[in-house]
Amino acid sequence: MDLSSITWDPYDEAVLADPFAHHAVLRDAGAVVWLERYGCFAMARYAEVRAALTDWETFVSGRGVGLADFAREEPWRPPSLLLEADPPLHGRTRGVMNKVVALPALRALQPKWVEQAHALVAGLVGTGPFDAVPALAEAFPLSVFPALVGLREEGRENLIPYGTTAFNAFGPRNALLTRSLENAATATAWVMESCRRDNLLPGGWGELVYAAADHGECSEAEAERLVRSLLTAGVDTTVNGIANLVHAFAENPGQWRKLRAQPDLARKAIEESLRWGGVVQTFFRTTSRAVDIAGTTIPEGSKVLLFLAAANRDPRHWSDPDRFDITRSASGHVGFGFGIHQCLGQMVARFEAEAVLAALIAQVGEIRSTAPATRRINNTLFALGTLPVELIAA
Ligand code: OVM
Repeated sequence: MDLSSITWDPYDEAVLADPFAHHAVLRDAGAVVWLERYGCFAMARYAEVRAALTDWETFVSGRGVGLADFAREEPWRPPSLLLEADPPLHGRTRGVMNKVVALPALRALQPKWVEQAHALVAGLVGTGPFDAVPALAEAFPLSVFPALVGLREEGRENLIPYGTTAFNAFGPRNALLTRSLENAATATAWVMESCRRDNLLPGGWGELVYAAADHGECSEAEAERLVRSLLTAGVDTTVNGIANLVHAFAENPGQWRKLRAQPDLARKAIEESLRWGGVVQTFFRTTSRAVDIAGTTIPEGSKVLLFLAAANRDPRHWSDPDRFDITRSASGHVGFGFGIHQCLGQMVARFEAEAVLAALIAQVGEIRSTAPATRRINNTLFALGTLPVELIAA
């Protein structure tokens, strides 16, 4: 079978602003396609994306999960010891972090998070139109996550610009990335400083990571970089996850009514928003050997772009995939990835979303869209720039 070679550019700004409009063509072009423009392979069907994520021995992360091949070019920052690492290193660092990012700690915090979400939403209900991106989607994670890690108060506004840059950096060196690197120099420096032991407040997850170093599970230098992973992966993702969730209901008022009538669908609704929303659109892997995929040989050392968001809407796997339907079973979605690298913070993300959703269900009868939402284009994230809504009291 011959490989389709396409000139289509996934990083064209018009594509990044409306990626789902392009995914069907990509999926239909073949199980594997060649992206001429970047000299890399791409996969966008559910079965192949999930299989590649599962096969970490063939589709490695240690050469970077962006377009840049760390075997050939210098990474923009020292590589992540989780995201950009393979076993055996990854097993050790992930083991350290799994003990830090643990369920009991989150369960203990949940009542307080729900209370905070209720207070935040109470200040927004019935106040007329406002932008839900800063007022809700950014405000909530910023009110809980930095405190959870134990970040100093001063400078937390740097977290989102830094995250934006990190996610742009998985793409090509286009204008978006160049601009982002220039604009976020201060934010990046602040984040790097914030990972140091003396800058972390007692009682947070940052302190726990350093305690693991004291117990010999990792070095202090590794602890510093593991704290950086929390700050890179934990903010812009949850911000846009919550923005997407609110947007999904603003666009689908029938689903909101259904959820309010049956609030125990909240968890399912969150999973469905993770499938449908596509916050993290893509990640790359690099092949460690030649591998045959549906009759196409991908040579060793190839960059392969995996379209997580396209896989999550592949009609070969999901029925009526473009429909946001809170009653469907979205389990098996690859919005958090799959396999050994599957999102470390996924339960933090779910608990944050559950707190926000619980507060909205209790107080809001209607999430009314007051103007079209706008996109903040990014090489990896499907991010909202503005989300004008009005929350009508229940
Ligand atoms: C990291 C990391 C992990 C997941 C996502 C991510 C920027 C970063 O370990 O630095 O996105």
